[in-house]
Amino acid sequence: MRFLHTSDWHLGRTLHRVGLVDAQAAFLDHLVATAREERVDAVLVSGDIYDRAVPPLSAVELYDEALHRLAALGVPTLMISGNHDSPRRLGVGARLIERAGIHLRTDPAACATPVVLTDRHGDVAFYGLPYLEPALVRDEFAVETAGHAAVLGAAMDRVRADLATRPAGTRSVVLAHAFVTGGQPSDSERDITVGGASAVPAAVFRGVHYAALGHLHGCQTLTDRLRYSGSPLAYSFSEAGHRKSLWLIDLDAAGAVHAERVDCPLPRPLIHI
Ligand SMILES: [Mn+2]
Repeated sequence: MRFLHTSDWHLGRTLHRVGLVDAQAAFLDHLVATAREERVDAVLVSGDIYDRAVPPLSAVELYDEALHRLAALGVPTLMISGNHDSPRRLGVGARLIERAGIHLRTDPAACATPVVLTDRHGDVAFYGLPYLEPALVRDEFAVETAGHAAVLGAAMDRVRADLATRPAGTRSVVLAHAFVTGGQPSDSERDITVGGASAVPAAVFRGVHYAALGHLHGCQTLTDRLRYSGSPLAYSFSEAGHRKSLWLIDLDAAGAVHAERVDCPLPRPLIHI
């Protein structure tokens, strides 16, 4: 199973009052071209599709165009909402676009309902965990302490319970939007700390073959199976030295991860003077 992992598009964002629509359009061209050339089986987008809950029209048009092109390629696409997205707004129309192979997961209650794709080695179950705001989802997950680790842990318990019901040998991938301990932040993530304790331990993701993470804007590898793609563009000067990229992941028959880093276009480099 071969897939692309990206996140944190932040469509509609500006950088010090400079619009980034053209740069974001160039990235989406690159994403679609890479999906086609590398013959991927899926594209995963791990949250922060938009920069804010009510994005500008130019951002909505970019999103619409990207989905049309991915659907036209016939590549299944999975997306989750991040802390910058409004899950309710983003989720409008989700059941309709699902028919076109675009699987949008914005509802925490549906986190253990996977999209199952099959290759010659068998099934791969893809679980989309939208960004879980502890105060809003603690009742859904019946957790006592409303911290990120508690709610994400409860969501992952549901994922593992679902996986246990699937045929032996089913491989598994999770999309999540979180700050995992050991990750390095930059200046452009909006803080997700509410009442402290924002980081979740990597052990939360035990039992799955790959966790496609979003939230941190630098591309980074926590373990072979636990990676951030980072944002496709620099959204702060703290990222001037970043190499922006996508992960091209091959999951072999045994679920081992082979990762290749694919560079994103760099329309306008940032430098400190
Ligand atoms: Mn982000």
